[in-house]
Amino acid sequence: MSARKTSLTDKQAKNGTSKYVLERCASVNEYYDIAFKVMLLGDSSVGKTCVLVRFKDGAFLGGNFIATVGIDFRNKVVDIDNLKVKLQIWDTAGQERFRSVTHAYYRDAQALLLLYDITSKMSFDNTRAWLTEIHEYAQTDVVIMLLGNKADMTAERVVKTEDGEKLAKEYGVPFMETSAKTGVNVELAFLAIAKQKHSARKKHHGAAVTLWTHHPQGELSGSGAM
Ligand SMILES: Nc1nc2c(ncn2[C@@H]2O[C@H](COP(=O)(O)OP(=O)(O)OP(=O)(O)O)[C@@H](O)[C@H]2O)c(=O)[nH]1
Ligand SMILES: [Mg+2]
Repeated sequence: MSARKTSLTDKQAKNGTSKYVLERCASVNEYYDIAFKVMLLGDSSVGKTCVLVRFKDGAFLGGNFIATVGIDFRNKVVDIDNLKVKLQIWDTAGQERFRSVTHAYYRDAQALLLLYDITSKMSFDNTRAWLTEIHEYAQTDVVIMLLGNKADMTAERVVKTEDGEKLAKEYGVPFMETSAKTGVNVELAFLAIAKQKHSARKKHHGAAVTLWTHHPQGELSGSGAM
């Protein structure tokens, strides 16, 4: 496949064992078939870093809020259609003063998760400005998903689920509500965006495509081949 990565050299691979087997075993954490760059976007404090930490480490970063400075990234390999897909996830700073740093990374991103906070109307309203930036700086074939985060904070909710759905429909992008605290839909969101990107890639290469839709109870279902 296109991007198999290994740290083994021919020298290390001698003594009778096939190089391929050695590569597969020794670098099981590194091995992947394809890689996608995913970027997390949205206002400061919507929960981008927490969503990434939940996905990568299965933990919640509670306590004091520490705003991201500039940009950070983490990798995670997921299985999609029997392929190892490496997601290189860029966690951007939402604060305005880091915006020029973020702009420099847009053009390499293949998928974008645009987050707002369901307890902040302003973060929801600002998704329009984020979309304008995305259209200005990102690749035209970038896949986008809208996420309403902090879904666990029901008492403080000010953005209704239907409003998120409506906005996503208007943008023509998939939508989910997530919680970095409980973990609800977090893994699903990353898998869905990776599947969407993978499907778009397969379609580009003339293969069958499955479109994925989200169910409120947190399941994915395929809607057939195109
Ligand atoms: N209850 C709850 N709190 C959350 C959730 N996600 C994030 N938080 C809290 O919201 C605050 C901001 O989270 P971050 O992930 O640091 O926000 P960010 O979007 O990365 O912010 P910047 O780095 O400034 O762009 C932190 O205090 C988190 O603990 C969530 O799903 N539920
Ligand atoms: Mg952050």
